[in-house]
Amino acid sequence: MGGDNCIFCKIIEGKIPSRKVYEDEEMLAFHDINPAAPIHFLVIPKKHLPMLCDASSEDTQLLGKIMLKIPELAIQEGANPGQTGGFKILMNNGAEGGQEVYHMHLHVLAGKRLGNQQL
Ligand code: IU
Repeated sequence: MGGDNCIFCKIIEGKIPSRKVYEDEEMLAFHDINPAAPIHFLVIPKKHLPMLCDASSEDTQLLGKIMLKIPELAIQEGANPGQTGGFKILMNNGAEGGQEVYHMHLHVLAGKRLGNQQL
């Protein structure tokens, strides 16, 4: 299931430590080591999908579950999605999309006024 030499697979396997936000049998959320906002965590499927383009219809339930979990985790980490708060979800896909780690991940950013930033 794991990608050879995939750093995020090593984080999933516990071979590299991370500051966990949430974990279950299918997904993991952990704080980004180089945060771009006061709240910045990554949400990943445990299944090694290099990027969104590698997902297929068999991943529909998994990706839906991840997306629906994010608001709960954002609130847990201190984002306030009311009128004064909120959060941003970003996903980089491929080199021109700015992707550096090829294990699909969603960035969740919050805790300050966020513009059209790139990661
Ligand atoms: P990108 O979407 O692939 O460009 O982002 C990769 C992110 O993974 C980036 O924000 C890194 O700071 C983050 N990260 C991490 O949290 N822990 C790691 O061990 C590595 C990268 I390598």
